[in-house]
Amino acid sequence: KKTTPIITDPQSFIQLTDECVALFNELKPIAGEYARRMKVLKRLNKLIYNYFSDGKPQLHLFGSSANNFGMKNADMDISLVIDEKHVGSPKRIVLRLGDILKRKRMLEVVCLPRARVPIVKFKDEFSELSCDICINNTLAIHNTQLISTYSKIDIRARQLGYVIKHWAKCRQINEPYQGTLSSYAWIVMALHYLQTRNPPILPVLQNMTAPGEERKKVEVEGHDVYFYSNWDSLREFGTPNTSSLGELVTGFFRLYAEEFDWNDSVVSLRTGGYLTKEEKQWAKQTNDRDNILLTIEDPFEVTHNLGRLVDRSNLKVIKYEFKRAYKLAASGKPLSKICEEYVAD
Ligand code: 3AT
Ligand code: MG
Repeated sequence: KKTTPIITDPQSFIQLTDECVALFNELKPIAGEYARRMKVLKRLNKLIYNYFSDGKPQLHLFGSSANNFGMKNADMDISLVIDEKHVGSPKRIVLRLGDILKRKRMLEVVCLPRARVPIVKFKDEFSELSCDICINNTLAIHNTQLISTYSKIDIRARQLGYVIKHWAKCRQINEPYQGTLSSYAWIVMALHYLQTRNPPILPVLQNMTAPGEERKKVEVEGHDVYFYSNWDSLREFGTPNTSSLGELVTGFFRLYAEEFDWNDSVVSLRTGGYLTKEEKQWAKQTNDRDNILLTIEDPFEVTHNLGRLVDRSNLKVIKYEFKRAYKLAASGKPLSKICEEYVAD
């Protein structure tokens, strides 16, 4: 097996680190962006309240507007938490919500009541932000909090996440509708990479407790969503590891280009290590839809493989992209080359 020589001289990573930090600074939203989105959310909350007051409706932000990995003009992912007993099925709620939003002059309102996750899409008339509202997606609210907590422990977590997300977008492997990985899956992989460094840069929040406390279970929709959320006490956690961002980006590519065991391993943020496909009962594909070629365990919904959309042909593409990125990074090529827009030939 041919392997790319590993650069060990930290000097070689100075340029890439500088470029990655510059990219991070360019991509991250300006201060106040979260507050701006919360304001939009508050206004929407008021606007819908009276129509659903029996179900005690509450809108929550999730996804990149609230997980600290948002790009400037990213869509707002919103979940309407509501008592369905009083207001009907998600399908009906979506249709009713669509009517209300149209009446209130929101732009480009489109309802998708029959989608796997029923949603209503629109553009907010004042901020012109694109919004998606889904119904009672409570686990997503929790996994957003988990990701956000990880992002605050060590600045390199946020930086690596942005670089990987940008790279995946540029290389067109962040397209779940085309069978590659969602942003969420890429972020989970990046955080897991930082957990598995030696010494680790991130802890395993789902296994942690405050000193002297026992680990409790917090159940939501039959899943344990507990995690240690006091990130402020963990600010020094990653400091024994002095790796630069350039080194980490290169290492992330190397891991999946050359080290990862695609046949047997499952990426697990929940445990901070690897599980086997065998023990997850993901060794044999049981239906046509859910692939088990690239296996990434959802941190809360542990039977859910975040890579289930990746089929053989997309797996090949993703593997190729890791090898390409690693080769370029390890030979000192600039970040702009590594993240060059993919053009089909
Ligand atoms: P973008 O900035 O929009 O690219 P994002 O973090 O908002 O990134 P997504 O739009 O992919 O990520 O997803 C929005 C949220 O939906 C993130 C997560 O809470 C949930 N989510 C996405 N994909 C999955 C998945 N495969 N399984 C479970 N939850 C998911
Ligand atoms: Mg999103």
